[in-house]
Amino acid sequence: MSASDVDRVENITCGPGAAAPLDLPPGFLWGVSTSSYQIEGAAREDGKGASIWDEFCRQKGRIANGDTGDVACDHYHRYAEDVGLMRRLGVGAYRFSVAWPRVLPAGRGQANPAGLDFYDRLTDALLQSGIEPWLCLYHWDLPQALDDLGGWTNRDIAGWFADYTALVARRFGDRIKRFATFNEPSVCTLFGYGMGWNAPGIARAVSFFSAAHHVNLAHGEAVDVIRALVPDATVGAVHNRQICVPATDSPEDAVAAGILDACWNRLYADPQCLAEYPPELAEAMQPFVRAGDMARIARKVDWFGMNHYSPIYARAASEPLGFAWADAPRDGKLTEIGWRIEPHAFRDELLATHRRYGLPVYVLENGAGGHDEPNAAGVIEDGGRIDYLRAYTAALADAVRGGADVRGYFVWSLLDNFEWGAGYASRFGLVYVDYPTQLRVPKASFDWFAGLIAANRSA
Ligand code: IFM
Repeated sequence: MSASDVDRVENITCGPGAAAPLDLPPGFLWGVSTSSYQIEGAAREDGKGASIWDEFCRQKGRIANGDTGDVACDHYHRYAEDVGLMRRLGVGAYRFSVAWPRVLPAGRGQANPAGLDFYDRLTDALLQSGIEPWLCLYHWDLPQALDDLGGWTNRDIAGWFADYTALVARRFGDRIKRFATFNEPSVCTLFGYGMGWNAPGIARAVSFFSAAHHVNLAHGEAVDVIRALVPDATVGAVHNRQICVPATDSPEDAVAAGILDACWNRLYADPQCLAEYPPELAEAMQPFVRAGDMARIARKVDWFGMNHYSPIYARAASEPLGFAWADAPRDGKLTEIGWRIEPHAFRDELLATHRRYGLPVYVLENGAGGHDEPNAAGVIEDGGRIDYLRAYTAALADAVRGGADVRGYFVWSLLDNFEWGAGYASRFGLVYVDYPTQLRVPKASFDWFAGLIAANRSA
């Protein structure tokens, strides 16, 4: 792709059908989200320790095409350019995650000054650009050294996580005032310990349930640490909220969908916000819960981070969890990677989430995966993503009209990036990344989203 191609893309002012202002509360926050392992690269640089994803990607057959996050978007070196892209987009906030093994290579003990310096540089660049940093402590890249000790199945991890949180809060709390403890705890535990699809690749019900409880404990500990060290910060966690649909009309599939719903939507949010485990899972969780745990978990948070993409599907299966993941039906509208496009389900989840937890909601991930490639002119015409974002932001405005207290919307993702088991084959970015050259090219959706932000600012 030549420089003139890039210029051509930069000159697009709005994608197909300019964005119109939405009826949203004053101060509504627009942002983009990313995560450390998916974009940073520099996997072994400047003293960084290995994470479970560094190890998992090396296991044959785990990741499409044998891809790894070794280089990813090379954001570790190119963060300034990426902050420049965000400034151009006009976002008010950026959610990123800290790579635990970059700042604590062995997960505990000796900190890595060079790793901490990187997040200093990133934070300062964001603040200088008028972009509020939202720091997420855990987006799945557990230090391998802690996995060697049992990872999330070891109850001691709640204390290790608290110590890691203290390091981060002390270092960045003077400038960062928005902290999320975990991103999608359901995915990292269910896929990582229950189904074996994600790192560390375990498929055992008992591992999943113990990991889930320890994640919840770690969340509660981290909230306390942040409150003590950064009293003017606001804190929350980021949960998936997706309707779970039975794959068929059979009563067995209906039961399976109920269990998936408990594991996916409630196993973390309920204990953290309501101090109880979902009744369907209470017995499974019981062996791990000690006296006083529920109070340690249910620390007061300030907001509910919600990620939503599309409905998910379940069918009956006996082992190990009583349900199996089912493919989405192929009828109806789908994104390029086959996820159903159902904006009304997003509106319903926003309303239900606000009602159930009574907290202000920030949508911290929503977006569409595709197989974008530049056309002959070097332009990435991702009209499908624009349609998706337009429909989902309209659904959000509907939910607000219906009474949901939604205060922000962050697109997943700023950049195309390492999409876990799918490697680099799925692209979620508003910005195309040409991985061999690391050239960034804003897609048509970038300009559309910039237009939406600008239209809402002036409205
Ligand atoms: O890329 C992921 C992200 O890490 C967590 N939420 C869903 C995204 C798209 O699959």
